[in-house]
Amino acid sequence: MLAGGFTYYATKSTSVANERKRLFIISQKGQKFTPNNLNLKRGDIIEIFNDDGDLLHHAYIQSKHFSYDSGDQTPGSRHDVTMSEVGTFTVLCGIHPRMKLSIKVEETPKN
Ligand SMILES: [Cu+2]
Repeated sequence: MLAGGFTYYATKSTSVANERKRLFIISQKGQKFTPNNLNLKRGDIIEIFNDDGDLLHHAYIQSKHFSYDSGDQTPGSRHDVTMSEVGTFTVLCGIHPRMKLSIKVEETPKN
């Protein structure tokens, strides 16, 4: 659980051997994404958490190769997005045009 703030990321074990997916929790408190800038590896998951009191949010990504739409995000809700494509993406909020989160996704190095 989050304690009054945000966590940059927490690792989450999966059932797949030798594969660890990283989970990055994004706060929406104060009508802003925190953090507002992320460098990720392909396959990382962002969890967009509406911890902004009783406000509704609506996160989305629109790009040529990757799109996402959370729908209406009710207070307290969490929406996970697997960043499966390499590139630079902007997460916006359909309700609050000033909310912006920049994400750069790089290829996962092969071991
Ligand atoms: Cu919003």
